Amino acid sequence: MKSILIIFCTLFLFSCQEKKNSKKQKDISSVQDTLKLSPVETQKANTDFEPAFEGQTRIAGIKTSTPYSVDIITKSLNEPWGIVELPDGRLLITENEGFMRIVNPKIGEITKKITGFPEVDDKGQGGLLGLALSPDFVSNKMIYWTYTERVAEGNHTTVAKGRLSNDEKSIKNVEVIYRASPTYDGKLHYGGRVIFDENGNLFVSIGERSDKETRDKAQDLKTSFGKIIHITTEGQAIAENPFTDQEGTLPEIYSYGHRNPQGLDLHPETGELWSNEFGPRGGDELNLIEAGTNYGWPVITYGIEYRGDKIGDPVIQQKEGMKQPIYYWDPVLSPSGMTFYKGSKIPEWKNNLFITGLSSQHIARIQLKDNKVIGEERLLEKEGQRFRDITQAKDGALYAISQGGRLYKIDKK
Ligand SMILES: [Ca+2]
Repeated sequence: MKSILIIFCTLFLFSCQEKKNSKKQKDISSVQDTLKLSPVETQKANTDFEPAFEGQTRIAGIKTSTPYSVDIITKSLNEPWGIVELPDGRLLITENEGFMRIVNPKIGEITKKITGFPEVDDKGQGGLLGLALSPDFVSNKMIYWTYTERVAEGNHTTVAKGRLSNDEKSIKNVEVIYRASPTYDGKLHYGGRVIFDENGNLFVSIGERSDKETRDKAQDLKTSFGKIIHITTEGQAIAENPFTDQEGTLPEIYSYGHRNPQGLDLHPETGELWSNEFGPRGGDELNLIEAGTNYGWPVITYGIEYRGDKIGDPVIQQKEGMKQPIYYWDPVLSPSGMTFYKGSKIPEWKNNLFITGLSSQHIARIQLKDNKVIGEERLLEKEGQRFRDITQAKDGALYAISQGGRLYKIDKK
């Protein structure tokens, strides 16, 4: 009798343990279902190049579980390129043809064109590009922007500053503070995003101007093509920049070996500079930008020429002394703008990156851990828009603009 009882109790306990294990198993698999989906990219890659490390491309898909809303605030912008939030919650937006406008997202009201900007060379990818507000904007009304400036022998990616008039109808005291060198007569790869660092100085992304004769200048420290530069609001090189003591180099250079870097933002917790870059076919990149570092273009790349031939002699994707991208896309996104999510309304988005894709026609949500990408999601892919830029506002919402003239608000439901 006693032994029967022991057997019974043992069986009972075993069955309880089994149940507990299977519940645990179920919990784990449901977490995996939400967090570890198949990669969002299902199209064939352009190349069979091997990534440098696991998770450098085609990471597991993720899906936001918090309900969020997507609202179109306006469809009436004219080829918007850059967006920032004003201190009162309205949005200041550049329009490629050479003006800015202010949108009140609460009522969808758009101001007339703010005038007084220098003429832009709007051929190809040129025009009025990115913008940043002075950290002291409330008191000084200063705006900084990049644009393509026509000169006698070609054009430049140029950085200027000016004061928004009190009636917000025009820009005053316009001053050019920096011109990317050399002058070149082209129409592609200007870069063109500008942001403030934590000390009131500027980072500016500058492209290598695309053509065969300028491409190699991404590796040449005597030019600003294919660089991220670090300058004061007067356009001077920061004294601590990595090449200030090196003879025959431009002291404003912060990092080099870029193709057409655009999106720039500082990580909300670490303060580190991140950038996305238009690569060739199959080689768009996400990079963590470190001072003095070579990002490899055109020596290493995960892409091929748009017309199909391979790049580089030898054709390599990795090289000592050249930094690997944190992540790359093949096929490409055409990543133009990006922002970290600094809000708290949607906790699962905390410190995630949101990158606007032009050709891919979606906004990529990138989840990071220890400077590695651990998840990717596509937002707004049903909208059919070429997304140009995105910003995070103080109200906790993300605001994104599309080339076709739309302004979207993405917010917690
Ligand atoms: Ca690179």
